[in-house]
Amino acid sequence: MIGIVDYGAGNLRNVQAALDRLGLPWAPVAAPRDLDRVERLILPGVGRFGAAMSRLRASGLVAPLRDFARAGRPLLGICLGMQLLFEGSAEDPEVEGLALIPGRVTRLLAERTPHIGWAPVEPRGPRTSALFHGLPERFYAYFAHSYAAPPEAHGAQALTTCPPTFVSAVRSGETWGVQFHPEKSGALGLLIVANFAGAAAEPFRGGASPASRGPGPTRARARRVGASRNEGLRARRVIPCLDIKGGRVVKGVRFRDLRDAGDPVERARAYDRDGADEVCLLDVSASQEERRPLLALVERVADQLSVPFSVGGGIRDLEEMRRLLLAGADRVSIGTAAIDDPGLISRAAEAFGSQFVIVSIDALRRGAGWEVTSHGGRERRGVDVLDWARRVERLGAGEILLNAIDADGTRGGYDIPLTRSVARAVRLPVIASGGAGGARDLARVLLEGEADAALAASIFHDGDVSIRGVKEALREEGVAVRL
Ligand code: 1PR
Repeated sequence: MIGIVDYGAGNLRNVQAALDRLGLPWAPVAAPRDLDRVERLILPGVGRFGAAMSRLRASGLVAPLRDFARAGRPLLGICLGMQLLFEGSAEDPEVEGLALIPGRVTRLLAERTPHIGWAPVEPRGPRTSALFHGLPERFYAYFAHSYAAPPEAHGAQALTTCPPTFVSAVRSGETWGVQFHPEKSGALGLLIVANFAGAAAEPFRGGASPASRGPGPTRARARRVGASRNEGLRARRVIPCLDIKGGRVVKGVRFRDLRDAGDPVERARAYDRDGADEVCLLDVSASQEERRPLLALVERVADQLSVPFSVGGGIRDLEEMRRLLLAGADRVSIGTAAIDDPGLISRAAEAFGSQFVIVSIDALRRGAGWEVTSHGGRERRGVDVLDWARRVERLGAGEILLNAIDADGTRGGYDIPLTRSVARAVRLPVIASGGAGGARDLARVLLEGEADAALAASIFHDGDVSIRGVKEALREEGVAVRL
């Protein structure tokens, strides 16, 4: 039985879904007595170091977790869960970590932070780590963090260069940590979870391992996915977007004349299989009709996807965000609520970590510049887009979703001047959105527009191109992509 530490902050549902996909039994561990019935333990984590340690202390789990690990029982920390294994973190310097691995976590000084997206993981030294058994020499995994263990950290098992270089996997005895999200890193990520759980074909060197069971990912598929000719650079993301209205996917032109574009869960699953790096769900009518985000839909999508997804539309407070996180969303995007109450951005970043918070900016041309709008582009807010982008960065946002309303749905190409101006105004990752007519448009907005990711809808919904086809074309244009 595998335990998943449940301390009200971790993204449990996605780890649960990964173990379900592998056919592995799991149980939540919310109190010390729960540890008696588990052989191995996964410590997930989303949010701030200090808040997570406070929750572990409130659950009475700090000492029992240390005893569990020091008894040589396998423990895997994921993302913030890996950082908690160390003595402390620069994120909350006064807070003591679990101190199972010597050293401290430091702030990641990358060109754009938070570091969000797919980057190459390079197991270091002789292939000593059973965690990577059966994986290619270098493989892409999904990251969403602002802190990391420095390259000289104790027990490094793999390094990643975004740049800078940091430790992406660590080991001390039978205590393991991975900075990336294996539960959101496709087939390769699932293989890592299977290795830790002792469910892979070869035994995991973490003590007696049960015979292989469950439908786990095939090694052949894992090698095929991981062994593609990646340049070893941090990949730019291709993100299909599902605008949702009345439980269906819809698509408009310049936010108007919405037409039906299918079932959201089927679309999301198909795009995942077609190589999407992330999926974006936007409830496009929520703010006008003041409806609550579609939780049930989020849970169904979360159970299907092996890559991360974000949810936006009508989100107005931290409680809604927490419900979406627990339902399986990896990140939320706020547009109208952010401009109505800018402090919500900081409160969300404080509660969940910046990497969880996307601010959606719906930009409308105004003279030589662009103006922020809200409520689906219906209300002009008299705020310059560049000023607003700089302000949301100061307020703690983790990423900007930049919707060019004038280009939306036209297939006439992204608004390159808008995208480049915003990308140069902030150090946040910027997702370009609106106007994609084909692969060349995505290449232009990623290269000339300096976007970190390109979001598109019409060309994918209408079958003009496949995501895999677009990514192969991007690679031909010299864009680093995960294939
Ligand atoms: O303001 O927090 O309630 O969030 C509402 C969210 O929904 C915002 O992110 C806003 O951009 C989005 N939205 C609101 N109304 C519409 C609409 O279409 N009527 N969708 C809408 C905006 C943007 C993408 C679109 C891309 C790519 N759509 O979803 O798919 O622009 O389009 P394309 O590739 O077809 O050109 P809040």
